[in-house]
Amino acid sequence: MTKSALQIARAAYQPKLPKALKGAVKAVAGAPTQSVADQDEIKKLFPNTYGMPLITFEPGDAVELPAMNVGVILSGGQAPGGHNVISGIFDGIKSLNADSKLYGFILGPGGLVDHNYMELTAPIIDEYRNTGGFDIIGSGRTKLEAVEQFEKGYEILKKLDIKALVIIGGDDSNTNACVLAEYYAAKNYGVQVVGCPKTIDGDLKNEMIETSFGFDTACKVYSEVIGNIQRDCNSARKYWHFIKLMGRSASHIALECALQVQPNVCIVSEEVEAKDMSLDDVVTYIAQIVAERAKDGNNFGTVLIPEGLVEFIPAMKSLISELNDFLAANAEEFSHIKKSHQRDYIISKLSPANAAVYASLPEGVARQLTLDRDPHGNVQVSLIETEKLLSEMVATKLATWKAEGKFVGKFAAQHHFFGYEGRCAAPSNYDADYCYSLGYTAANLIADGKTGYMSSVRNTTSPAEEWIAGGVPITMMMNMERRHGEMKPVIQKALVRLDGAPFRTFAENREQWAKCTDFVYPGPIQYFGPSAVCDQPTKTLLLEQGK
Ligand code: FBP
Repeated sequence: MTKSALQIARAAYQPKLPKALKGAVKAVAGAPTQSVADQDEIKKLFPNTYGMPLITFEPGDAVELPAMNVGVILSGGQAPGGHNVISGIFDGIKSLNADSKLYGFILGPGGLVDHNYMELTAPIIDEYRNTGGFDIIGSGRTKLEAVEQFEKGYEILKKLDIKALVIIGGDDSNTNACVLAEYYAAKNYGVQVVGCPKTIDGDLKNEMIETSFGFDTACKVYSEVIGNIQRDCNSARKYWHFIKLMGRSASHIALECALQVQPNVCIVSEEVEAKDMSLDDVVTYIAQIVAERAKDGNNFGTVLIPEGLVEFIPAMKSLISELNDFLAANAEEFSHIKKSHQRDYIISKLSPANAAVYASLPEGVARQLTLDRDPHGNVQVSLIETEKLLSEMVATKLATWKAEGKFVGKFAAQHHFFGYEGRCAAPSNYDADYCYSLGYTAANLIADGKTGYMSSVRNTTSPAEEWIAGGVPITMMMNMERRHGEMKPVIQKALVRLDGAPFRTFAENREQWAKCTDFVYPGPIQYFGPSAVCDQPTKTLLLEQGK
């Protein structure tokens, strides 16, 4: 396989580890924990894994441990650094006993259920050190939640004599990891389950989990490209660039990119919801900034839009929900309606309020709402081209204002969606080090007999030497939430906090960034060079930690 010069040089990079993990460790247990909310219900549902203490690793005395076999699963969307979590687990278990073995389950949780696996040997691991992607074993979105799946999984775990399973995933996958840990503990199967916090979306974080891995690299990749666009935009001075950014419901990615590039506009879904803004309010807000800049002769700019925005606009939420129900019940009839009549047909069937919102949408977006559905019949919100929706509506508003003499400039838009471009980038030094440490920590949690824990590495805005490695009981992060009509124990999703330092910093500066052209051009991720250039964490993390 041909490799780039960077790939070859990067393979030799030795990720940094916290001081405590560099030699033998001892696990220091803190006080018992409780869940963030709904303590009684969660305790009842997790009698074997509730209330366990926080664990911190400190330097300890070397002890001889028996060889252990460990299984690993990559779950959900790709995030930079997954291969380093796996190499960290590998090096961690090998350092404890050279005869330990690591098995990877292929294409996500489905590999465990279908008994599809491979042994990850040293030559394989070496091929993937410090690389992006999840291709070493692949990933998948099968949910591990049914007892039959747990039992099928146990069959293969027993056959391979696997002592522990590491599930690398987001909030849902780690919730399921905890349910599995509880099930195996209740059955006395002797299989431990440990989670690792992954997702570029940055929405799996709390007091003990500073960030999910991949967020750092993905945001740096997007910020590089947005910076390049801003420089192009500031050179030609003729386009407004509408840029949608991945991140599901949470706006962490859009906010972090805004802090890095200082765009003219960044919409934060959580704020739109808190202020109960309508689609028209959002459009008016953007149009006003366009009009203000036009007065200064600046007919250009950038607008960052989080992927999940439409779900946070109450009127759109209600429209989507009615459309989901209507089309599920009338799919057959709808399939016979001629394309040119579909819009009118839908308008005639919806309640008056939702029909009015639907009628106000540009043609392309209205069509998307009726066509792109997932296997459960729901609109795939991430496929809605919000960047086009907003720019078309801004254009319409500006045309009205022009006729009224309220807008004097020109408006031409370009559209972009950044998501997949950043999910498999070679991990930044931060993610390479953080992920390797998470994997190494997971190995030590397993050696210490822990189950139902998530690997945790904290204090990551300090040099890696000073990072604090340990484990957090997953039940500690849980609360009860309504999912598909049923109350379920789940890890609380972290949305952008409007009282948090990252949002407040953005809010304090946005007027200035809107009016002036204060663009910042972050440039590409640097893997070699001065630490100030190569090892910087995200602005979100620095601000959250008061740095
Ligand atoms: P995870 O939550 O599984 O980490 O996925 C993150 C994500 O990249 C979201 O930002 C995005 O909405 C989604 O995956 C896209 O999913 P898919 O890869 O299935 O198209």
